[in-house]
Amino acid sequence: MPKAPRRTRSEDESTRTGNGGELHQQATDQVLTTNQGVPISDDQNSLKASPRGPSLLEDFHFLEKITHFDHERIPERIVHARGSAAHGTFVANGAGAKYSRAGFLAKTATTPVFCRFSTVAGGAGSVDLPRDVRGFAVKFYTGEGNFDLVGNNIPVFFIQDALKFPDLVHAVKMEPDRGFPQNASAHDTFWDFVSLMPESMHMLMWAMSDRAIPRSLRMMEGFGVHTFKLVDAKGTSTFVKFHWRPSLQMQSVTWDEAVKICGADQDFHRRDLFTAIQAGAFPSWELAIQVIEEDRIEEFPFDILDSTKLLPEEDFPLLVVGTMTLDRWPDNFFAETEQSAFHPGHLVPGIELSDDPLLQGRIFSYTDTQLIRLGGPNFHELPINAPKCPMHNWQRDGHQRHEITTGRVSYEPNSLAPGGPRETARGFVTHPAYDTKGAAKIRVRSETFADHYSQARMFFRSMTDVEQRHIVNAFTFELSKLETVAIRTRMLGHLELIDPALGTSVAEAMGMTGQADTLTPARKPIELQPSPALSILAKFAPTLQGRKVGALIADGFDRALVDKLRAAVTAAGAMFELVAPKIGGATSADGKLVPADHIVSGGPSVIFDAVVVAPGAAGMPALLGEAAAKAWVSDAFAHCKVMAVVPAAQPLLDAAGVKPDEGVIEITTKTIAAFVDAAAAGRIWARETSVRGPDKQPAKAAVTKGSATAKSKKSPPAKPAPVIAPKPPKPPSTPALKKRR
Ligand code: HDE
Repeated sequence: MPKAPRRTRSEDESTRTGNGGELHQQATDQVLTTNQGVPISDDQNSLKASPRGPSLLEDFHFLEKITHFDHERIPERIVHARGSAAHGTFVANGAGAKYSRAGFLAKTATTPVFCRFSTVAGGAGSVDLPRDVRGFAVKFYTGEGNFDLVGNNIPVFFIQDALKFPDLVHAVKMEPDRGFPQNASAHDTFWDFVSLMPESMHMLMWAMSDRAIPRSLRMMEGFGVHTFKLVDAKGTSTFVKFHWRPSLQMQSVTWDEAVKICGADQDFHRRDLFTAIQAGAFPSWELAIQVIEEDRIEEFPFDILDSTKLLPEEDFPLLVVGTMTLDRWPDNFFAETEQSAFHPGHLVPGIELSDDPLLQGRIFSYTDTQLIRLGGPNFHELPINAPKCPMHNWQRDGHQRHEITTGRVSYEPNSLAPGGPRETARGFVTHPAYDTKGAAKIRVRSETFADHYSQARMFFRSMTDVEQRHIVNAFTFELSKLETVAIRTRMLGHLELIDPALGTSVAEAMGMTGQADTLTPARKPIELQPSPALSILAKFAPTLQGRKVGALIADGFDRALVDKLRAAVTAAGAMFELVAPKIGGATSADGKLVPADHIVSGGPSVIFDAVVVAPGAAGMPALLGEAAAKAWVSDAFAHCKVMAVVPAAQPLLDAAGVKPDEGVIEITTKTIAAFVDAAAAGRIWARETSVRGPDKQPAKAAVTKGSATAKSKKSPPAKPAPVIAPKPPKPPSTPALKKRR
């Protein structure tokens, strides 16, 4: 007979130690039970025939726990697998009520929402900052049912017909024989496919722009992409496009930062959203519509049903219809974020689909995907998917049915359940977009979808010089990763058609000048006015709201100065974090040990928007002997960040190759305000070409930038005005400091 295990009670009676020294925490409040509610006395040891085994099959607690664990994962989304979500509220301003009878668009209507952001190509456990499109899906729990606006952070799409979606996704995902690359478009199959699909050229321009490497999920625009229909109470339809505009404005990281951030913090975007919400800095977006009046449909040079085209804001201004604020992180990631099921066909009365062939195909795909992911037709009963308004129908049974319906009737019409659900005249009605009489059954692409280059060209020409340079670099990076030369030369042919300056710059940067294939477009591109609204930098207005400033400190640092910096930075709405050689902190000149938020190797400067380099002389040897400290400073400089520096930092600045410019500010209590202003104005882009070799390659956009119309519009310069007037560079031995006058 095995002996009963020896048990000893701890002093406070809330724990005991088992025979093997294992900890048994004892219930003082809630009792641990099986899924059947049976209290569990030992969750540390399985049932055995003797202390050393064998294990017994009759241990139903062990069997239940392991079986549940074995089934914990469900199929991840085939696209948009990696996502982060939050709850919030949408408040309408009433402007949309003119066009739609949807109750949630009525003035002051307040609607709970759930918003999930995602990357597209990678798996659920992949990094947050690949070059990729971001999903922007919002579920409105309206009083008339759920409305899902399942959009992206880019207003156009790669393909025109849903039939091509599996091909696109197969091409971008890891290659099937080798299982890599994870989460990256820079490989042969993606570029092979898109280079054979001229319709993807416009979207490629966006995907190779800084929009595809956002600084934060809170700093992204969102788009419904397709044309939708709003319908008012009289049944009058209006075509619209949906836009989300972030109150924190758009911001992107640089490509080099994206690469390094992926190593430093794989969860960079998820953590940022979580931290902001936990801190009460709730992100918000305005929802706007672009109204397409019927008489302007013909005037627009493209087909409004073609999802590879956008409507320039300059011609179709945004009408704000309400504001969404995200203020609550989900309680449980799996139950809410993972099990949320979005669907472009979740519509409410007053919002309808257009005939866009891409949108039409999505209507099938999303239900089908939920069936495989969530296991059956009752996914609408999961709390995250359930409408918050009354829901009644005669559907019954099926996998994982939760609702216990009563009575003998499960059909209608019926006379046996007189109080049961019935049709209503105020229910959803589908209004045809136009008369479909005499329609044939055909497999053709409309000729009106045939211009694949004009808007791609417009996008490129609407960018600032800095943004054009980044696009050139992105194409150069991605195409240089290809093994098959023929795909490179084909893509160069497309870039030539989009804009000769773009094609030439990329070819030169790749050392492939003159090797572009000659391609003939299906339709000759037309010249369009540039649209400054497409540029991130041209419309940026200085702000430090929601940003993060990092201060590198070391022993002997000036605590009063750092405290004042913290106060000024937080007053401007940003976070302020300390980085030191040791996590325990650094000792200030006045002898106080101040704990750090990050160890220098664990909190690289790439995770901050602006930096302070404020070590004391006593800590300098520790920093100079640490490669991560030198990289911290040299990266901040190379990423064009505004830097506040103290004189004691000079040896480190020299070691890191920091050169004086208007963004390197000597920090004293008098220059704090100047530093905050400079940091709010964004990066010192003028520095970029002097620090990054291949980026010196100009985009050479010697194209007609701007036009009479575009020039007359107020469009800020590419680079924010320097806060401190630049001085001529000094000889290398002189301090890399700039005094604020
Ligand atoms: Fe999706 N898409 N998609 N998509 N999509 C999915 O549905 C699909 C498209 C978008 O956070 C899947 O529930 C087809 C455009 C987002 O859960 C799937 C086509 C746009 C999300 C699917 C498209 C999107 C998805 C996978 C070609 C921008 C994530 C998981 C017509 C307007 C939603 C799921 C979330 C997810 C199909 C094209 C946005 C497979 C067939 C265009 C934001 O059903």
